[in-house]
Formats: sequence, C-alpha cells, structure tokens
Amino acid sequence: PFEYAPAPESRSIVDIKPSYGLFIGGAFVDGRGKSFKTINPATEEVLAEVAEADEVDVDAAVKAARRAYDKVWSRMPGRERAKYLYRIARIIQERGRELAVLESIDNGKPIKESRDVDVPTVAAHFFYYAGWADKLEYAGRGPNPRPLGVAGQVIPWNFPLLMLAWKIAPALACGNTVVLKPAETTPLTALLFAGICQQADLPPGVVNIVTGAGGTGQALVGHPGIDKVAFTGSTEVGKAIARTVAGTDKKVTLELGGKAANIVFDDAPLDQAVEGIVTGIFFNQGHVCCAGSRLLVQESIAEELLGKLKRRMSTLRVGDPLDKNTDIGAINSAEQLARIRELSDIGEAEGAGRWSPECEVPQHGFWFPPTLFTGVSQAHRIAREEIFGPVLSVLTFRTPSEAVEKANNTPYGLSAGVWTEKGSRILKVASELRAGVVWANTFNKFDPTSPFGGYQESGYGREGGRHGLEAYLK
Ligand code: TXE
Repeated sequence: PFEYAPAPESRSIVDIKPSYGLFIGGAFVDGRGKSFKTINPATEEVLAEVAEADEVDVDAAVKAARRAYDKVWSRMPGRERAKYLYRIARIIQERGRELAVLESIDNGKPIKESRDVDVPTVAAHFFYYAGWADKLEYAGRGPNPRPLGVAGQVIPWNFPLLMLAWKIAPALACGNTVVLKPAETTPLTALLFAGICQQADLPPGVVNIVTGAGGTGQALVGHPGIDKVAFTGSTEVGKAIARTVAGTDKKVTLELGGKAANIVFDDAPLDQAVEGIVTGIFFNQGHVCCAGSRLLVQESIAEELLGKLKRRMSTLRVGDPLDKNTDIGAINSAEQLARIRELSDIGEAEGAGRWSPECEVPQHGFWFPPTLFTGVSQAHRIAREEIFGPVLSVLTFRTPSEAVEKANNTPYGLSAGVWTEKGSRILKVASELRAGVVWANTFNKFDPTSPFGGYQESGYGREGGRHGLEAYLK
C-alpha cells in the first residue's frame, strides 16, 4: 500500500507559520477577526490559519494601493520601476526551491512541475515585463501611455504563483499598483511573494495581498477605488464580475474556462502526439483552463493511437506531490474532487466507455486516476462541460472539416491543438478554429512573450506579451 513519505529535506526548506495576516501597505497586518484554514490536499493536514479579509480590510488595501500609486509608483520613471521588477525576478530565482515546495504542498501539484515549469515561468514573467517598463511607448499606444491606477486582481488555485505573476508583473511595469486576492485553497505562495516584495524593498502599498474566499473577491472587484479588474477563474464567477462592474468605468479582463480540442490527423507523428495528449490533459492534474480535454482523433488511426495512449497512461505515477517521480499529484480540494467524480459518473451513465490504468492512491488526501472516456458523442456532458481534472474524452472524425466543426462545437474558445505533418493543414485548420491559442504538434507551451486569452465563454482580453500591457494602460 501507498505510504505518504515526503522527502524530509524538501519539507524542511519551507517555513509555514501557524497563522497569516493580510499584506497591506508593505506590512503584514491582522485581519479583523475572521479566518479560514488552508490544507495540504495530499494529506488533508491543516497547514495554516489565514485571515479572511472583509470589506473594511479590502478598503484599507485599496487605500494603501491608491496612496502608493499617487505618491510613488505612477510618478517613478519606468527604468526605476524596472529595477524593482528585475530584483523581484532574481529573488524568485534564488528562492525557487522554497517557492516550488510550498506551491506543491498547498496546491497538490507535482514538484517537478512547480520546480521546472511554474517557478521558472514566474521569474520569466517578471524579467520580461521589467524589460517593458521603460519602453511602453513601443507597446502600440503612442508616446505617452499612462497607467490605469489601482488594479483589483482575483486569481484561481490551479497556478497560484503563475497567475499572480501574469497579473502583477504587467500591472507594475505599466505603473499601476495592485490589490490581489489569491484563491482560498492556495493562499500561501502569494503570502510568501508578499515577503519577497518586502525583501526587494518594493515601496509599501504597490502590492497588497488580501486573502479570503468569494466574498473577499466580491468586495475587491466592487470597490469604487479600483480602476481595473483582472480575473481568472470560472465562467460563472466571471459573468458575475462582469455584471458587478457593468455601468462603472472599470476596465476588465476575464480569463475563464475552456474545453479544448486536441486534433490528431492520420499523418501525425503518433508517439509525439501521445506525449502531447498526455501533457495536454494530465499536466497539473488537468486543472488547466486550456487543458486538451477533448481528443479528436481521425477514425483510421483511432485504434492504434488509443492503444499507444493507454500504454503511456499506464506509466503515469499518481501520488506524493513532493516525490520527484510523481506525474499526477493531488486534486486541489474535496469540492473539486467531487465535481470530477460527478462528471465522470455522468459520462459512464451516458454510455461512454471509461478506462483508467490500475493505480493505487494514498488513503488520505484527494486523488483521481488518469481517466479515458471512449465512444463519446458531442451531446455527452463530458464532451461539453469543463471537468478540470485528469479526464480525457475521446471523439473521432473522418474529414478535416468534420474535425473543425466538432472542435468549434463548444461555448468556450480558449485553446486547441493540431497534430499533422502537413504545414498547409496546420495553417488551414488553425485559421478555422475558434480559439485564442492553437498549438501545432505540441501542447500547453507558454512563454511570457506570447499573448494568451480566449473567445466566447472563455472570456476577453489578453495576458502576456505586448498585448498584455494593453490591459494596464490608457
Ligand atoms: O472557481 P471560482 P472554483 C473552473 C473549473 C472549476 C470551476 C470551479 O471548471 O471546476 O471553475 O472552481 C474567487 N467575486 N475554473 O469554484 O469560484 C475565488 O475566491 C469575486 C477554471 O474554484 O471562479 C477564487 O479566488 N471573486 C479556472 C477565484 O474567484 C470570486 C480556474 C476563482 O474561483 C467570487 C479555476 C465572486 N463572486 C476554476 N466568487 C481557469 N480558467 O483556469 C469566487 N471568487
């Protein structure tokens, strides 16, 4: 049987305090009494008690951000702001192991992902946007682009640090100040980041972190002192936020859910495609808005591809996030696990064929095996709804136009993948797919220089690259 035995040296490099306050005006302050627990989803152990900011706390954070904006940050030359961002980026690199371990403990993701993907990409974002701070006139806004003011930013739990970087780095580069609310199940790395801001001597109030659940987020986005709202999370909450800010002059960007198609044509390099399919849906337990959760495979190669895919899935290791060999870590919360189970049971009830490799999971914590559904039709809920877990729905097609038609048959429009040896087919199919990102012969590739964002129910606005600056300038 599985035994939970985290590598002791990795657990000991993080210093988790029993309780945490809010980060307002450059200092950690007590909240006004309410708090919540954050747990390790791999063990269900309580990690810390974290302050839950109410409207008064949020108001204090917004005021601190406004003061910093008016008095310091918006007046500072871009090249000076850049120095702070470079400093933050370097500290993130220096403290990379600590950040990665804490991220894996609070979120449940495998250490090899937090260490090799999340944390380096976080540092890369700060480096990249540091480079823009004194070059904003080249961002497509003419000679005198101005910051918007105070940004209220609400982020989800699937990439706590990376989403923080996507939000904070461009905002600061452009001269805005921020109040950020991390997700309630993963507040710890945002609070560690607050400490990094102190270490970098960032002027007080430029970054403020308010922890809490949806109510805290609501207080933040509804606050009249906020000039810009940036949200990543569920489509449902995204729509609620759009309603909250309707009629105000707040600028909004929303990065919401997805149901991406990963399309494999009969001339695709199959072994490479299998790796891309596995990365597409099992990376980060499938808690990825752009996850390739629908595999569209050309009928003539379906059997061969599925055989290869099942063999590859049988090699995936599910378990201890701190074990360097783990491929699939813990599901982030009991609620998310319940949602994945429910939709998978619905898939079975609707008649799709369910398959998972044999795998033992620990007794405690939240786990779900890599799962494949075959014989899925477009009407099935597992083909339409975001599951946000390690669950892949397989559909087949005969012609390229049928593939495009099926891929576009979704209310979302965030990402897609195309696998074929033919360059002309890549270009044609990509141009017909209604998705913000189309990957060709790869999947889930991210770079700070590339814009990311969706169409339709996947939201609006772009993050990353030069386009990401647009959201924080006027
Ligand atoms: O998301 P929420 P949840 C999808 C995914 C998942 C489902 C539910 O399908 O199964 O959403 O996840 C804050 N005003 N995605 O419930 O509630 C909340 O505290 C302001 C896809 O975790 O959207 C958290 O910080 N803020 C997605 C953040 O919103 C509010 C990533 C996201 O939580 C709020 C996450 C309110 N009224 C989930 N209510 C992606 N696109 O990557 C909640 N929040």
